[in-house]
Amino acid sequence: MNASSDIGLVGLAVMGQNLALNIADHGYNIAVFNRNSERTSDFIAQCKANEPSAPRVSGYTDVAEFVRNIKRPRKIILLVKAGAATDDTIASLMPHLEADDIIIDGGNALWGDTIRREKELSAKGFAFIGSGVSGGETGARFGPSLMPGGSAKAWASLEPIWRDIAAKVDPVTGQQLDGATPGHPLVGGVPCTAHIGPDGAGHYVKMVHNGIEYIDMQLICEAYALMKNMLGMSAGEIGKVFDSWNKGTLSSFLIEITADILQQKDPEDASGQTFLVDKVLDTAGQKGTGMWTAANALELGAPANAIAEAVFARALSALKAERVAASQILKGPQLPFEKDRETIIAAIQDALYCSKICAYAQGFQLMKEAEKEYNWTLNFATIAQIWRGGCIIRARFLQKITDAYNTQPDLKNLMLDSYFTNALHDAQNNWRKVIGLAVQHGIAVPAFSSALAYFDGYRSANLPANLLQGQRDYFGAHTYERTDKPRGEFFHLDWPKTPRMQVKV
Ligand code: 2AM
Repeated sequence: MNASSDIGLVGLAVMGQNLALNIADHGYNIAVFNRNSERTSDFIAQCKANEPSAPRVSGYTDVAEFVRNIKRPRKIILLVKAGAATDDTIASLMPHLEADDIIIDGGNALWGDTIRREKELSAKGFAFIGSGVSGGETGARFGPSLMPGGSAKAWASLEPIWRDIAAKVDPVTGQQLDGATPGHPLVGGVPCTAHIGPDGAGHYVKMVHNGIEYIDMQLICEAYALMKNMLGMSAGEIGKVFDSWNKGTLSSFLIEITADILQQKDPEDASGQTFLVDKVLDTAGQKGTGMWTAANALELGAPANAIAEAVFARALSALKAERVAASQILKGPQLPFEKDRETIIAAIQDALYCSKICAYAQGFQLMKEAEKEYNWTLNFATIAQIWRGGCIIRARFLQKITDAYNTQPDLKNLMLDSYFTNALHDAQNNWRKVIGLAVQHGIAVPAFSSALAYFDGYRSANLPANLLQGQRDYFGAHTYERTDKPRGEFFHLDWPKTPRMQVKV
């Protein structure tokens, strides 16, 4: 029997189903398999009923037969639960694989696991690609952002399919191209995928994407909170503001859906008077990728404080019962709504933009640390380009990041690119004003204010860490360097025993 499928896919939950259909729509024959075979038969039946590409999708209930029917060297995508399920699935495929076959993990794996799996599989003569897949269910179906990491040889084999199924953006404006009619690849569009680097680099970059997604969402929520609690605006009114922001520099998928969410009426209220968002419980869930990003930033000593704040903000939101009880005890200021609505809305827009620049600067700074730590060479212009379409953080703004890194590949920090420097200079007064007002009103804006602390810290030639080193040396003999001596020379003073000099205070 001749193998008939160009590629295989294991794991037929929604992401797997949609990615399989996307691949079939682009003219590839695909074999699919799921641990529970009922899912496979249901999917095949539903394909036959609804999908023009159904003849290109073959379902298998026997893993050996599934593997046998894929052309060699085989490419097998995994879209199973991250963690042990991925290892179990790899183990179940292994006895049936042959030299140079490639396993592609499209799940949300921790990059360290991907490094380990790549090592294990390549030692056995197979290849392993860990590919971030972003864009949710719709992205998987009609064009995700794809962040693959693995050997260059394995990538060369996967690349044509990955480029075909990825989202496409306009090469000049960076805008996502619509009309991704199944089976008709967008001519001239730049695909939102490229080889990120070896082993875990793809999953690492996907993780940072998610960390940035956390802070992007939190910043938007803080802008909403200010308009609601400081200006007394209704959800619908705020939604209209986001609509207008979506036409400018802040234009992005998240701003667009925020405008939509805020203007949604409550379907349970027949009077049509209430907005659904006002009925949604204010406790945020999380699956862990934001936490991974923050934890990794702590491990690498990279100052990604705003990204971490976004994770903590979700954690605080989850303490609903405690917050409700505390609201009866701990009192803040009671100020009337601010009157100068239009001026303050414009200032909030500036605060959001400045904070967003800092958040992305932190994400890229973290990736710069990671490339040193894990021995990767990352292309930041390409990473920003991959994020222009398909994924959750897609935004007009990312084109500016691509431009910045294209002009200066060794740029130390995004804030030092002239476009972003100017944007921060132009808008920082409003940013400070908004945070000042928020503080006066007692409205928590952890992401706005920690982004500003990052900006103010980064642009400070002198920080109070001189005193900190004094403290460390005082109680722990940790030594200090002196500003009037070369770097690398360390000093210690027996602070308590050294007689006090008479310094005039
Ligand atoms: P299932 O339908 O048999 O549960 C998302 O949960 C996907 O991961 C599903 O396709 C699910 O298969 C698969 N999955 C979860 N745990 C798994 C495991 N231990 N081995 C193989 N597949 C698994």
